[in-house]
Amino acid sequence: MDPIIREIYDAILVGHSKVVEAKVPAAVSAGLAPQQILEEGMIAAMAEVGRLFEQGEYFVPEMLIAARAMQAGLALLKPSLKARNVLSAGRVAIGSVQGDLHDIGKNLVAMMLEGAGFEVLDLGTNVSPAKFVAAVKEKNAEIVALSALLTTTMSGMKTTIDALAQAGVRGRIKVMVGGAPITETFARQIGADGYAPDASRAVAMAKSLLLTV
Ligand code: B1M
Repeated sequence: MDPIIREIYDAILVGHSKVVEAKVPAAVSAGLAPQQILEEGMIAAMAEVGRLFEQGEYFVPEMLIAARAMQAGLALLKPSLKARNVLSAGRVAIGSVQGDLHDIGKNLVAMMLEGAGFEVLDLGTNVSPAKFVAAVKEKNAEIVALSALLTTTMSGMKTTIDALAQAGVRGRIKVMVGGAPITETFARQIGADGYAPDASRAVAMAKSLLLTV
């Protein structure tokens, strides 16, 4: 692993935001690819945080400070991650479903969609089905993008899809879902139009869904 990327990885692992804030721009200036910094330095560190939590070596406070360091790095990496020369693509309402407070992956997807020229309405975390419905009715979102990180909140995706149908707007939008516990099979079972396992494939999925709106 590149030494600067290693430093970013280590700093996220122990939640040293200041080091992350210094090293991410240094890595970009050194000519490292933003995607490599993101995947090898940042996402890999969060995966390790998850492993340590599972093994009882990390607890919620450690996860939280690691997440803060990750967010600090993401904010600095955002301009470099944004793709260039892409025309406006469509309007996406994105949020972490009701009960779910995880937002790093959702933010990453939002960032990449913005970078690809989508207009993104970020509804935040713990978003109720009614808020997604309102985003479609009042802000004319064409795609509703649902993120969930907990097995206990996955069902909120189906509840949201049902609420969109009940509100009479399901037919004019596309719903895409993602997040660590989500699978293609689950997406199909709950009646979503698309699933993506990561942020870059979320962009490809959003583009292909818009062709069929
Ligand atoms: Co939480 N947490 N957490 N946590 N947390 C997990 C998810 C967990 C797997 C950890 C573990 O046990 N190994 C576990 C869930 C277990 C389960 O459900 N089976 C867990 C738990 C249990 C909990 C709590 C219940 C802990 C507690 O309180 N006892 C609690 C729940 C809070 C709540 O939501 N109600 C909790 C709290 C937290 C913190 C607040 C401390 C913090 C979140 C901070 C924040 O997000 N601002 C946190 C963190 C940091 C994690 C881990 C360590 C990292 C998550 C992350 O940011 N990953 C996580 C372990 C892990 O994932 N390995 C864990 C990096 C991120 C880039 O990846 O979010 O997967 P990810 O996003 C990816 C893809 O999934 C995809 O693209 C992204 C980029 O490639 N994607 C989409 C995501 N959304 C998408 C949407 C799309 C398409 C793709 O289309 C719409």
